[in-house]
Amino acid sequence: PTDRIQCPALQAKLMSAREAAALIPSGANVGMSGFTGAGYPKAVPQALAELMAERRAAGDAQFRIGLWTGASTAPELDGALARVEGIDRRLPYQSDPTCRKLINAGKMYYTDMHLSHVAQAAWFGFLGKLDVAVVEVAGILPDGRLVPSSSVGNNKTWLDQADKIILEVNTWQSAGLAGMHDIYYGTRLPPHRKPIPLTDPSDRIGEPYLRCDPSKVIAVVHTHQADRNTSFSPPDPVSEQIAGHIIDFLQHEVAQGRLPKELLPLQSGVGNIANAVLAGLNRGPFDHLTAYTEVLQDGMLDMLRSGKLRFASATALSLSAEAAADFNANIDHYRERIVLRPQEISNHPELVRRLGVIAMNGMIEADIYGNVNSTHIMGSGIMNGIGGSGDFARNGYLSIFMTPSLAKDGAISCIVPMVSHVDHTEHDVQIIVTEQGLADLRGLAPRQRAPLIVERCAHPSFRPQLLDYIERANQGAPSLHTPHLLEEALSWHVRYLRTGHM
Ligand code: 0RQ
Repeated sequence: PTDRIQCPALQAKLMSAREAAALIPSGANVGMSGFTGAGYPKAVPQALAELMAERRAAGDAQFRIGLWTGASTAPELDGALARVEGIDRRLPYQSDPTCRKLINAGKMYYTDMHLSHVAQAAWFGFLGKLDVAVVEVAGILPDGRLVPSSSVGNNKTWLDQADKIILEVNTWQSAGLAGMHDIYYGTRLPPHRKPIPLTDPSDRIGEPYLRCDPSKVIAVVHTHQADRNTSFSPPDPVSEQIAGHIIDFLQHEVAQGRLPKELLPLQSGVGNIANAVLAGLNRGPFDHLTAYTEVLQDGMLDMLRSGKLRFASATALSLSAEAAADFNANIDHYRERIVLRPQEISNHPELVRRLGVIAMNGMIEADIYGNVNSTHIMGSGIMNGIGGSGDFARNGYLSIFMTPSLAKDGAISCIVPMVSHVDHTEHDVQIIVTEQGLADLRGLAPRQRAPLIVERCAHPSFRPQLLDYIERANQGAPSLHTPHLLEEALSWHVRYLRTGHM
């Protein structure tokens, strides 16, 4: 690893993952790198989990940490620490099955936050003290500056805020990542803030490397291990139909003069539907597209390769094994077309609004008035978290939410009278899409939205029931702005919990 660790003072701190993990005390708040399975530390968290397991065996049930990251990580981080019940409080996003189980069993606290808010909340002092940063990097320069890895996330803030720093230098990550990042050091605390000088997704406003005070570094660990591979299934018919509706809609908006023919910068969430939309755009009629998004997945690499996409700005990669191999093999090509930024910049409301981002995100359910639930199953159980969906939905030029109309083999309607949890209010949701169709809610009042959402988006097997609810609410509700029968509004969820069918 020596050629990647060019700073002698930091080379002298090289040690095993176990020795490094032993420097993390119980009760510490630990800020780790990692965003959608990219750029997370791969050795220290597992070593820490082993130490916790040993202490548990010796009768110490208390050894836990507070875990802060960029977004979701991987089994070697969230999974390993959750398996030993080693996380007291987790923030700001997770998608790990073991974590999810513990959170939903009441054995772990979880603070689910807008991803753009995390860094500033840490600077404001709202999250408590950050004790240790554990950050994966692709290399260390002679003066101690760091070559970031395959995600940036909150690393700048963790390195600045933590008392102590542990670095994992991962030589699996391409050395060619150097120069792909843009780390903005112009953020300030109110009232000293200035406009962020970014007006195009391809603008560079910062520095290619992370600053790091070498005197805070307590350990350097060498790893050589691939990022988590995110596998995508080939688009299924439902995803293809959703993608088709969105592309027709975007064409319509161009024809109406509300979008330029190269559209506006795209933000696309994670998952198979998002990937199908990107595949559709790659075959579709638009050229010279840009992306201002948080995660760059396979579909965007395909579009960069085909030339459909001119430039992509993100904070992290989330690639399948094949796409990661292509990325590493052609990194010189991609470095001209991709920039990775801190998540407070990739998701910044000021920039999302200035650029006029087209936000496209998945959801769990929407209600007849356009409120969206992105995070909770039947009101109480967490799925993943809000992630960046709120950053983009509230501030984008267009805010699109998509889902299949049915879940659990048709037992659940994803269009319901009232959502069982609200992440995106009716004020932040403009367009709802299912395989059935697309409802354009812009400018409509609640009583105009309800029949449109049901007719365009609900599955025919639930449509009559929904129309019946709307009709009776219009008769029996105490007021007629957003008519609801409160005793019935959540009865669909109650029925599912009791009978297994809505
Ligand atoms: O559960 O796995 O147990 O079967 O929810 O649903 O259909 O696999 O959908 O993978 O596209 O995820 C909203 C979760 C959709 C995702 C969500 C059940 C369903 C399944 C997942 P099973 P699918 P997807 C950028 C933006 C928030 C974060 C975000 C998400 C599971 O898109 O996490 O947008 N979004 N970030 O069976 C009960 C319903 C249901 C339901 C689906 N109505 N009721 N269960 N399910 N609909 C990325 C970042 O921010 C990092």
